[in-house]
Amino acid sequence: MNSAISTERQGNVLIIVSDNPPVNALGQAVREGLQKGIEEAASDDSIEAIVIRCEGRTFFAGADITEFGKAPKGPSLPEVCDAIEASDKPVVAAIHGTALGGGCEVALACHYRVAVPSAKIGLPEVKLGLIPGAAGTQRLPRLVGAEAALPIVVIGDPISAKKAEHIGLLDKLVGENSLAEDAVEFVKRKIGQPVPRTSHGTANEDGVKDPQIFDNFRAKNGRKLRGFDAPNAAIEAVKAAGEMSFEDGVKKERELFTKLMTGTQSAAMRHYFFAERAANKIDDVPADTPLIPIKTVGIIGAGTMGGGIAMNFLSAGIKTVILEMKQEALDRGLGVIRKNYENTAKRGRMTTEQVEDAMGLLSGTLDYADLADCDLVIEAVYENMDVKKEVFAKLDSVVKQGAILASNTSYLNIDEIATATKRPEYVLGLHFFSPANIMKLLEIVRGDKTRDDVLATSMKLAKRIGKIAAVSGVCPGFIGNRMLSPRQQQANLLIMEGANYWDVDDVLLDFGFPMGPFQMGDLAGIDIGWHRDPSKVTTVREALCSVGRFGQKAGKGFYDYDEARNRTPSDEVKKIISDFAEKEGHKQRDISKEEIKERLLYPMVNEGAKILDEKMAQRASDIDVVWINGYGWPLYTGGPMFWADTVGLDNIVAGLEKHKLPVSDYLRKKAEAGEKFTR
Ligand code: T1G
Repeated sequence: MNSAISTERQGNVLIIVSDNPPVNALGQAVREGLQKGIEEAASDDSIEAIVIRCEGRTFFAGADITEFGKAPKGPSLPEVCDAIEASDKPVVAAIHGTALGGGCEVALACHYRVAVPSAKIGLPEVKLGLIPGAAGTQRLPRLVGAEAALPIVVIGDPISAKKAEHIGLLDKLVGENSLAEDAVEFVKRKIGQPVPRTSHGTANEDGVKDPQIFDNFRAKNGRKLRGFDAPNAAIEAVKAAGEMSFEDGVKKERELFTKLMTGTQSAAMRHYFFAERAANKIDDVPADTPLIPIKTVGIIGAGTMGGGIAMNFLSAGIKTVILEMKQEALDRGLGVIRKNYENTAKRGRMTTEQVEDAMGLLSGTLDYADLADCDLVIEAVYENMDVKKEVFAKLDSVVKQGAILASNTSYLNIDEIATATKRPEYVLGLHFFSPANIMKLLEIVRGDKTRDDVLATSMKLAKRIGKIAAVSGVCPGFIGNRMLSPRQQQANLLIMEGANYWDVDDVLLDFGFPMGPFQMGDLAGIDIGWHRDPSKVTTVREALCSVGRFGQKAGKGFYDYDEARNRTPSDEVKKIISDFAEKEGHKQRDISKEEIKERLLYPMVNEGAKILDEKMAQRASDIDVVWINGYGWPLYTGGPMFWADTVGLDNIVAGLEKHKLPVSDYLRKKAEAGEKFTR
């Protein structure tokens, strides 16, 4: 055996044990050890059954992603799986934690599978831009049927042990604390019986002859899968399991897998996998920095943001006090929170007990004194420096020493806000994105005096409330909004110069964003902040508002909308824009979608380069994490900085110069040196 894999005997049962922290990834040593363990069992007549299990927190959590792209060494995972299945002695997988990807495939190659109730099992390869590559797409449908296999392989979300048992993926749920013993007992009872092999037969033996299930699945999940290559390949692979022999199906899977593995989307999504985890690390803050215990959180402001922020903590089981200035505003805010939870329960995504548990942790007040014992207070008041400084001065005088005081500001200077307190080292920004209870991104804005334990506590807390966080320095717009600004500027300039506003939206939609700026404006409402004076027209938006084009809610904004809210470009708007442009002295011309794309996206890359140069972000991959989770940058391109690398920084510089747009020294230097941001 080797350090990762050991074997032990319990009577006539051989137990093969993997101990390969942190997640028992199926690296070379593990694969070799598994293969040797199966050989040991085969060559020893006193062994009549085999258990495969893992030490630590989980059963095999997949192939070792760090080996991808490197020359394969040792037996491949398909070879190991085939060796397990070929055993004439019964093999049972003893599952705990998360049996994912290759881990699930090892379990499928075993003759039986038992798991503890808390286990999860799945094939998340599509989330890495891949499909299972060790016959998972062929064994799973044969075991549970094509229809039950489709969501597991194509969407990639793990399922609970209970669900897995229900569909036949697991043979038995065993004791939460007696997995090893129960697995041995289970497999002993299988000795002498013919071993069931999941590679036998086809997926349609259970009568699922309806090819429609694949097209129906595609149609039902179209929106979620738009632009991704892997899900479609996954559907093709599952289909093959119903139409081909196991050998031919594996060949088909291998062909689809290899094409994806060598494609840009998978490289981008594997980049993102590590980027998301790297973002947790604050380079100059020691990993063992002691954390400040967060038992009670205070929120200032019960509006949309304050209420949404509060829900994150309530859902994580953290006591939360919301302060408002007036009873009516407080009551409304608390009511909205309850309503949101009740709607979630109606959709079956929460039980009514969970709603009451969350609401039971919530209290409201009009009195700052009630925040005195909070460990963290987050203000989500009006975006005005004077108002914020007043709030922080009040908090500083009321809240206990050692508590963290955070601002949810989306661009104001955290260092200036901190001057309103006598504890600047306990002040930072926690920038949530609206709707704050849904959007995953949290920008942690580090003041120049923010203490290490305040930062480390905030990062840990982000994970606890289910957010994906990245640290930003103090600059206007931090990371996300700072890069959004040049894109907005170009979008507005492009339509002044003659670009069709629907082309601007379509370029971003086709690139993979959920929608473009003008559609977004219609959705949010063009009249937000409008002065309500139709005679005063100084911007395109005011021109639209002056003719009642307030957006989707009015049935018309930049676009005209039908009852189903489908959008149609409007000639009236096109004329309003061109008249306005003429008045402003802009010459109008036809502008291609290629020029629109370069002028919208390249300046964002340039801004990202400046952010790195000024050390406002720790690393380029943090910028990718921000844009993928906060603004819908398509995951399958890896984020703005990874995408720029795939375009080539020299091409980005050339494009910016072609459109007479600024090129930062940092970007130019990297381009000239042939360097990349992210690899
Ligand atoms: N390979 C290598 N390292 C991995 C890894 C993996 N599969 N999974 C996690 N890690 C590292 C991770 O980088 C981090 O490292 C540490 O483990 C803890 O992870 C042939 C081709 C298992 C649910 O996609 O979903 O199998 O930062 O912070 O939040 O068909 O990790 O500490 O140095 O995420 O508790 C399929 C990916 C692979 C599962 C645990 N498997 N992993 O979550 O901890 S492709 C996956 C996860 C495949 C086969 C195909 C999660 C987790 P560090 P963590 P966590």
